[in-house]
Amino acid sequence: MSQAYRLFGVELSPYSLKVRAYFRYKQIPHEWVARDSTNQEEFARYAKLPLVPLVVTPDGQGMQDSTPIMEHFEKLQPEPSIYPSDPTLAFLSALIEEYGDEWGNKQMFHYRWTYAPDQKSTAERIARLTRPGLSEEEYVAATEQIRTRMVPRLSFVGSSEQTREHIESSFDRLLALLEPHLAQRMYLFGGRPTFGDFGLAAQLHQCSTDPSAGTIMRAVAPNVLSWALQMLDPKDEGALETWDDLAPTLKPILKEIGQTFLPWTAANAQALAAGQETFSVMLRGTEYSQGTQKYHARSFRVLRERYAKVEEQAALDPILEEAGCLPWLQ
Ligand SMILES: N[C@@H](CCC(=O)N[C@@H](CS)C(=O)NCC(=O)O)C(=O)O
Repeated sequence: MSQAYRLFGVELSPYSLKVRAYFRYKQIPHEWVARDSTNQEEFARYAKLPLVPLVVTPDGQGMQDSTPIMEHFEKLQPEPSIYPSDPTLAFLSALIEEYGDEWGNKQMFHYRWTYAPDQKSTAERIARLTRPGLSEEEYVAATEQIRTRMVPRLSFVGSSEQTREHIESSFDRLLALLEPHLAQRMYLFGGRPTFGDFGLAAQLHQCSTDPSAGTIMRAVAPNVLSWALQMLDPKDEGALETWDDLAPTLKPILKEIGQTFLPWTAANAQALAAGQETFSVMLRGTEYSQGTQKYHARSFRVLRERYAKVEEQAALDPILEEAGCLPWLQ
């Protein structure tokens, strides 16, 4: 049996490229298996859920869900660590990872499946990547089939006419805040990638490949764009910085997370606990409503547990307090 891990993924799946970037950075021997119609049987043998990425270990165990996959490998092979050694920065990095996975995905998915050129471009790329060997006529039909399957899923991530402005303005603000931060450094916390880079860059990289979000990024965020591309195969380029060095441009990013993602995920978790099918929350002064999402509540709980375990909360709390993040985490 091969000693390499097998990573089933799709080039248009942010979470797949997130794990692939991580494996590359950690130099974990792996084979990228483009998930398509030719390997359905093998995929199904190891996957509990019909989701990519799927990692198959050399002894035949299947693993899914990008965040726990990375945490598993951090324990197996701690160096080079993707956790800053400063506990404050380590938590902030984890917070950004969660933001990327959950809110960054909302932005990406919204742009990708809302507008006709994005729907067409994405559905066509997925058809060609995942169903090799079709005729051109069959690709037209497959593209339409994928488009029709994916567009109704917009509601799962909370994208609707009512939330469009929330999601799109948060994307604009995020780019405007990341741009000066990344103009001064290779990665979010300095010279090497940390947990948060993997989560957030994966979503923004997908955005960069799509017509609408990609056009916005190219117009206003060249440094974000090059960081997202660099994160496909990140390298250790130097030391991490201190909070004092990072603060001027990182604080506003945390504030954005405290005004959008955290109140949203807290309201979602509360709605789930109360058995509500939908929920509304005020975000930056306007109402945002969507159907309750199950997966987010679990990862939010894990984030709060991570906060509870931080050893030096006295250093972290004033930063979270100032950014408006603390009430959601305690
Ligand atoms: N939380 C999971 C999310 C995985 C996920 O949502 N994967 C998507 C692609 S990015 C998928 O496989 N969707 C199934 C489909 O498109 O049919 C992770 O972090 O790995």
